[in-house]
Amino acid sequence: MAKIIGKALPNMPWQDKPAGYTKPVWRYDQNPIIPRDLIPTSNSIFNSAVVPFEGAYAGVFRCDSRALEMDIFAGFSEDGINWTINHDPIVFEPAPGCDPVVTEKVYRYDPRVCLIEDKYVITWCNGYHGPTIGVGYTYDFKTFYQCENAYLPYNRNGVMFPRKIGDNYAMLSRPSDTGHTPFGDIFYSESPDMTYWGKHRFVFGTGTSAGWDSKKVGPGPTPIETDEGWLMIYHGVLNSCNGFVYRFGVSLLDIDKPWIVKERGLFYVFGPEKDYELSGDVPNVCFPCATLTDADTGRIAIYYGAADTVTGLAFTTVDELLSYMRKYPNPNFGK
Ligand code: BMA
Repeated sequence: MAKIIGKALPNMPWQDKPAGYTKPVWRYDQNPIIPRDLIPTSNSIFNSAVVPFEGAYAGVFRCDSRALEMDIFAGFSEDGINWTINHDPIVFEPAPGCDPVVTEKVYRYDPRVCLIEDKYVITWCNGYHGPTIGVGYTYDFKTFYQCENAYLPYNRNGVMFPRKIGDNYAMLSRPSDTGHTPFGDIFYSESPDMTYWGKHRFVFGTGTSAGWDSKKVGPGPTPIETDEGWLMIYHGVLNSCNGFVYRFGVSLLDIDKPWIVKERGLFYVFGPEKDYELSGDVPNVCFPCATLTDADTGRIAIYYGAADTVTGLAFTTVDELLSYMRKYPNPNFGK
């Protein structure tokens, strides 16, 4: 049995796998957990990230307004299921030593959050002459600091590792273009200070992948450290005759050199099946941005955006994911 390396989280949201259910990831039976209009100005709340915080939970939420402006908002929950989201978006101060220009806002979307040392580090898709990766942090989800963008445009899906790799901070991302990018591979980058990013490495792409992830792939939630490697849940996109379909699958990356892919699944583990995933502002999208994990039991709760409209919750375990990946391996896993 693979072991999650991390903290116990006995109060995390959880439901057992339904009897007779054969797939590796199952939905919370009261989904969606966050409706599109939880705050008065929102058109949609999706592709959002949560972390354990002060004995409960905090998060950063993508709320598109009723003017369809994309921005990120802080939220709080006692149980990880019922959320209160601030009615005003996050205001960033320049991080110490950073020029105030870093906080000029164009648009912000698809946040990720993870605790690294003493900071909750937030990354998101940040408008700066096109999409790139914004980086910020908070200690308390009240005061937020913004650093330099990690990369030149264009890039989406900046996902930090929850600890340094060697001496450096580490991030996965998906270089892109200005629009609804018709390509996408996963890359790895390092930084000594969260300002200067380099040592860029290719992780894997679509070239040798299966149909469900044949158009683009991108990192999803913060990678989960296990005693067998980094468990990376990633989104994969099919270009169907009816447009893009977003599902997610799993891979295992080397613990010390995470650009080395040890294993990758051939089958997706989760995709649009329910009404709220199949229809909405963008139909046929399940887009994972966060997990909560319990190292004692191997339980994993996955938070995902559904149809670019609402937020869903799903459950699995580290063993469910690894054994499904190994039962249906991708023989050409992406090099
Ligand atoms: C991607 C991003 C996501 C979105 C997805 C499906 O390119 O814009 O925010 O969920 O498309 O529309």
